[in-house]
Amino acid sequence: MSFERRMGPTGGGCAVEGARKRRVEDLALFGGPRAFAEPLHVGRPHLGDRDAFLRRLTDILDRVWLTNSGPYEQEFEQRLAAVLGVQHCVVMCNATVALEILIRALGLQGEVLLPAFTFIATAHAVEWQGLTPVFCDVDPSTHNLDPEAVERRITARSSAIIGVHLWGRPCPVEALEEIAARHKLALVFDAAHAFGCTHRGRPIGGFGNAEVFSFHATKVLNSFEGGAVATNDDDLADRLRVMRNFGFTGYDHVESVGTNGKLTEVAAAMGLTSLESLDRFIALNRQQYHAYREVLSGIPGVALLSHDEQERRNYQYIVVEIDQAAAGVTRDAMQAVLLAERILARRYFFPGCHRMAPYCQRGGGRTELASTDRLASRVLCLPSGSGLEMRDIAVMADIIKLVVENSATVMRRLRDE
Ligand code: T4K
Repeated sequence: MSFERRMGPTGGGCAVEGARKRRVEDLALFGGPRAFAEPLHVGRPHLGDRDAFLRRLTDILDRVWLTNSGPYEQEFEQRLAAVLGVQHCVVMCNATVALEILIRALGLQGEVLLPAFTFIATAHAVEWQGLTPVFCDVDPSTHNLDPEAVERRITARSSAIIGVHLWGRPCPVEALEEIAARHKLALVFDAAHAFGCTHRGRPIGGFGNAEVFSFHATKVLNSFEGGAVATNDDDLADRLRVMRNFGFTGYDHVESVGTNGKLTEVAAAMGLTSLESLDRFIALNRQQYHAYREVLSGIPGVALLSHDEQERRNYQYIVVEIDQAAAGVTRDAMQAVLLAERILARRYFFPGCHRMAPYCQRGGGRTELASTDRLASRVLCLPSGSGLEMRDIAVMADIIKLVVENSATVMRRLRDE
């Protein structure tokens, strides 16, 4: 039996009776009852087979082998590599540490080019290793790195490009490969959002020097916390394995500086259990995505991000762009209305890494990143993941529609109250 089925009302599916709203006064922000009894989350974790996980947990306790390259960690690595079609998948305690170790293992120095429209971990991993993140603008239609913007910011100090497959949609892989080869730069992909996705029919995971996945609780495949570096480079994989274990190559023998990036056996057990249900998780996400698409279509100024249905996608983020000119409301006003209803929509990735400390304090915030700034003011991620019912999605869409239909009143009341 899956965890979800035992979770009950707090797992989602919690629109209250009479949740559907017809007038502005019905909105919770203006005194009406909240639409949901429990909060709806972005990326509510999918959970696999409870009995399978508990069996693995018992094995771990029986074996008294809790971490440090245990049997579940090794099995997880092998299964991941097979699914991704790569030679090596080196699992780590999370994707941020995986990025940091990868940067070290590649011997990167100086400046690294990356998008500003990403989760702050992409930039922090670079900075944490003593390198300088150089923020590049994105293509407003794909939300991914604009290759021309990357090329413009390359200097003699550049050592690598980190492309981010935002929302599970691949970056312009070929264009970045071409630029990286021409300028002799390493090419790495932050694939934190992209497990289970393909590019031109090939699984994300095998591009560039290496790709980094996140198995955080909110990701389509989760190991509570976790991450992995996928690569076809044997030497790089060896270095990654050594570095994640303090630099040890044998008892009492340290070969290089290292850190502790290991994945515990419990996390690996969860990862394996999740992997066994991956197809079901993706099917659930896809169902939710299509339900959103249906109910949001036709609402002026509210555009759901599209996916190439010829490719494999994991649909783990429900991303909308609010165009104030057409919707009559700002993204922030829409979020305020939703939050009051217990719909915990998120402004990922506001305000953009370039506008966060420490980067904004050193001129990064003044960088011309027009598309990033525009997206950061328009994007809203809607609830997704386990326990979300189709009825909840319809209730949310009704609220969004009500707000847009009464945008002038909503904006005026927000200003006045
Ligand atoms: N690169 C990119 C492009 C990334 O997006 C990320 C992480 C990384 C790198 C680094 O990966 P990791 O080092 O984390 O492996 C969350 C996640 O913590 C983070 O993993 C993720 N991206 C980012 C986009 O979102 P927060 O601070 O927004 O998470 P939080 O705690 O607010 O959770 C999000 C929602 O999920 C909430 O509404 C609550 C719900 N939730 C959360 C957890 C942890 C649950 O329902 N259950 C849970 O167990 O960062």
